[in-house]
Amino acid sequence: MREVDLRSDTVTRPTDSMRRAMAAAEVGDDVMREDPTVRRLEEMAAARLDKPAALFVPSGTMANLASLLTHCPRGAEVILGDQAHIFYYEQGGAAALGGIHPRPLPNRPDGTLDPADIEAAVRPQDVHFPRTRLIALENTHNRCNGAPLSPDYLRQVGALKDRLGLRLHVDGARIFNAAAALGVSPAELAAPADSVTFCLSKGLGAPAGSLICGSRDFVEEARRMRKVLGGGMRQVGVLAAAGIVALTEMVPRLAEDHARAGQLAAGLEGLPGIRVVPAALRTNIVYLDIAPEGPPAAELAAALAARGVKMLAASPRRLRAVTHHHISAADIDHTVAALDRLQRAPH
Ligand code: TLP
Repeated sequence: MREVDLRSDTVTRPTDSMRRAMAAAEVGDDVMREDPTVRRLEEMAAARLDKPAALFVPSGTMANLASLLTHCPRGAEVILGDQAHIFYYEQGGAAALGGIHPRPLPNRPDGTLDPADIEAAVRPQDVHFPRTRLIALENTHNRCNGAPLSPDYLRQVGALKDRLGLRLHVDGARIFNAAAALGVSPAELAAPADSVTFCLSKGLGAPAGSLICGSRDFVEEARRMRKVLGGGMRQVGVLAAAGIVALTEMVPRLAEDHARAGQLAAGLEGLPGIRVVPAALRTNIVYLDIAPEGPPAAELAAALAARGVKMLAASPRRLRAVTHHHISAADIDHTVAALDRLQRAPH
């Protein structure tokens, strides 16, 4: 049976080219800053985002946490979306481990926060309140339909945080997807932010690793945070080598994943019992709402999995499908046919 795994782009396995680079990687002790491959990856990441420095960390979750810990002292407040990965999917780590108070604002369907809401949420000087320190955005926005945030919007929030004396962090786990969909450079998307993180282990296909990009001072401090979180790794050039291949060989092909996601959305359009959440600009994420009379998302996901197609139940009535480099046009046809058959004859 054909297996089509659309649960996430995190399921991607390293390419042959990555495996060759990993086997040949020159390594050293990276806590002692002696791993030449890690240093090369960090320089490359900083250059791609046009930031002075970058730091290699094990995961996107640690990249966000180390960044927030670097920006915010205990008791400071971060303004972020109620659908943000940092707020929704990271165990509240910034609060649990860093004493950072979250101030969630409603995400609009396009992944943005209303700048007027941001401004209204900033705390005045008052002994009762935490001190607002940081705004955190997400690009592309995972739970908001994979929507890319535009350079104009990011500049607007960048100007706002400058005026308000705040800082801006962007969880850019999929920032290269955003850049590809918008037809702009990742550096343009990163420019208004004080810190930007991105992941190598999602659409870019590397086995592990994320980067934190920012000023030299910021990255130096984030390096301390990485160490206290247990993220100081040793001969980790073997992973960085795959990351270098990811940045050079996998970024240019992301548009293919977006085309596959568009193919999936178009194919599922009009299927009974399912509504494709429409996207103004499609990246690699497609959400499907199940009609009230249909089964719960977990049940539909299990029935689909029994037919070789894996999706994620993102909430009780919503499925998520994510395209990536293992997903071909034929896989999408197979997926549409499987869901079509299931919707017409569930048993
Ligand atoms: N997202 C995963 C799950 O955690 C939901 C996925 O399958 O999409 N920021 C964003 C925007 C993310 O989507 C993710 C992972 C992370 C951060 C965390 O990255 P990791 O998994 O490397 O800690």
